[in-house]
Amino acid sequence: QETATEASTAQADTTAKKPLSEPLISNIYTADPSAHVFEGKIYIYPSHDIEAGIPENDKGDHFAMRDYHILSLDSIGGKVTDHGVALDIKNIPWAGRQLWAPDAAFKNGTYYLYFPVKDKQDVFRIGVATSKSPAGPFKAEPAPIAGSFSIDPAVFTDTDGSSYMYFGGLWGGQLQRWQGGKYNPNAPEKEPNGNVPALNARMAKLTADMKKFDGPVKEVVILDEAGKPLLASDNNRRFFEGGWLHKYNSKYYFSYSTGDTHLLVYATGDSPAGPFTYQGVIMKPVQGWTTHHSIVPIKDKWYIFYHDTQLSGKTWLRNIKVTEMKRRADGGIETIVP
Ligand code: FUB
Repeated sequence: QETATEASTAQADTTAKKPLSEPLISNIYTADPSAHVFEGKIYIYPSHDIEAGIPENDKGDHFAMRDYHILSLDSIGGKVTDHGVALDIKNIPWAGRQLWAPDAAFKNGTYYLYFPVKDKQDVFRIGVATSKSPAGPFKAEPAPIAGSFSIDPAVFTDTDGSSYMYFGGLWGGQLQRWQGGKYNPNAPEKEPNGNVPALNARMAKLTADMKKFDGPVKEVVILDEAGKPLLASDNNRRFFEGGWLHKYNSKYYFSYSTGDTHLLVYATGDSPAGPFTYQGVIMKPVQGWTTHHSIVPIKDKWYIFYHDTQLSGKTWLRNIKVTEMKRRADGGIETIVP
């Protein structure tokens, strides 16, 4: 979520050795890549997929990940380094199971790793861990971020230094259990459908120490071309999971996965809190059930990091990839057919 100005701190993209759109690594399975340029290198914060032997279901129980490995590379196409285990579930005092898609941020000389994991009551919460190095190891705070819930944290720092977390995901991500602001363990496993407003992602400003929410959790409202909130039945456009925020030419771009319709799409707005107006498709379906992305400026280009299942053919054993993301003259994003 760097801004275009920060992009100039990345190393020159001169050593294209590997064709784009090939798996970035194959020694482990990785997914949900949140990429950032830190200290002149590209760092990737992915989920670490494993074969847990749990049968596949719509709640995602088979995604039973237990640790994070951080990856780095000097430039796009360059050699990828796996820095080993950066955080293990056994060192998160409040964690129960399922270490899902993380993100990272840097402020005040400290790196922050944000991660969703189910607590011991089986409710997804979002935690934070810190390190002095972008590659970790990270030390988890003793409790989840107060007021956090659901999955897929993505942290954006604006040009004025304010940081915001975007989060949420339907179905296994439990967002549908938080309607009305309270956890309802008896809510249906899937979101409401039909002619009602869609369930939205959530966002909150972060405190200066990056460890708490600074104010209320708000809905990330997505409007259609007529200025009306997208409907729950609009499965090709409504939010499902995997939100990401970036800024380009003073506009805020909120991008996300539509889940069961397998698209990555985006909406734009004039403030980090939205509302955002739906604009179009960034990426058509990949091999696998869905993908999860991050969008990063590197040198003078924009790249999208994402995953598919090329190496395994199994939805729970994914591999991360990167490809260039091009814009039209009006700032719109050209659709990628992976
Ligand atoms: O990796 C587990 C979950 O799968 C993520 O949290 C979702 O975004 C989806 O990619």
